[in-house]
Amino acid sequence: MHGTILRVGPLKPSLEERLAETYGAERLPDDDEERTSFLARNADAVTAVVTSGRTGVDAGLMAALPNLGAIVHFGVGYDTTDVDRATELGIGVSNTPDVLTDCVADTAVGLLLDTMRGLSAADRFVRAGRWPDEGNVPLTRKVSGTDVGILGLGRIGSAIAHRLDAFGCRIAYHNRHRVADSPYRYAASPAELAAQVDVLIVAAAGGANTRHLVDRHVLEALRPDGFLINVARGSVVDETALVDLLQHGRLAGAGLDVFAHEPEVPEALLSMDNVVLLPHLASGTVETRAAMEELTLANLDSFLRTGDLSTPVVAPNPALRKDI
Ligand code: 8YV
Repeated sequence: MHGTILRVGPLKPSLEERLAETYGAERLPDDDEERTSFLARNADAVTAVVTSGRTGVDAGLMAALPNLGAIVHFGVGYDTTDVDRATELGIGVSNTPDVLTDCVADTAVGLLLDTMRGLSAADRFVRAGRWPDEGNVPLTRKVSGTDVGILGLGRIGSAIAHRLDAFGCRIAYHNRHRVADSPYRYAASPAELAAQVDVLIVAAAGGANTRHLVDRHVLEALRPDGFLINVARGSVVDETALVDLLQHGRLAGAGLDVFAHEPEVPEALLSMDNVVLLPHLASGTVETRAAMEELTLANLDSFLRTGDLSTPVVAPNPALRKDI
């Protein structure tokens, strides 16, 4: 017997079904009162949680689940889970790396092309019937051969760089640590990186350590003819500063798959033709989401059978669990 598996927040419907059918997983109620009574009845039995970066598990929920051994995330990001607290408590944490790298990198390149070449804006122009009367759309900016800065040269940042190499782009990056043997130019800070490039692509992990890493100062360093692309987390960019600079013509455009308060998108962006707005879809293909589902279940299954996770961010440490 493996105790109760708890689902926290919405997940891919097929994953929710498999969790319920195979593991008899319970769903944590959203409503406060229902949640309290659910926890009063079930908290002691819960040994594993399955969640996503959209919801996560905070320190309060960890405290309410005394026998929790693992938090399994559907997705590569886990910034909504208090990983420091999980580590202290010996609770393992896993995510789904690698399987979504290609699709997120593809989306970043798509956003870059769309934003710089005004593809979505031109599509709106055609659909609005403006072509016959107005003729040409405004000229846009060349993508091939531009200087691109990548903030966060991890798996996804590297896959973006690899793709843009083929466009003849000159690539520079900033990362917490300089990447050994990287063929790309290193910039010592985000602002230094922004000052050297035409396009800044944000591919850094979210969370407290990277909050507003791209602040007003960095955005200003990008200059009025620069573009910002973000496929990471909305929290990495100071969204208020971004909107302000776009409104005042101090940035050429932005391509955004992520926002500070999803699914809220700042009203001011909705009417800007130099901005491309996507609803956090970067990993959203049939193939990738299926692979994420399998890896999520592989982690859960591994934890239940062996006590270890297959792609851990933090390994479970049952010795620490016993101390509390
Ligand atoms: C979403 C993502 O998490 O993997 C991530 O970190 O941002 C996306 O893949 C996925 O949609 C699950 O919410």
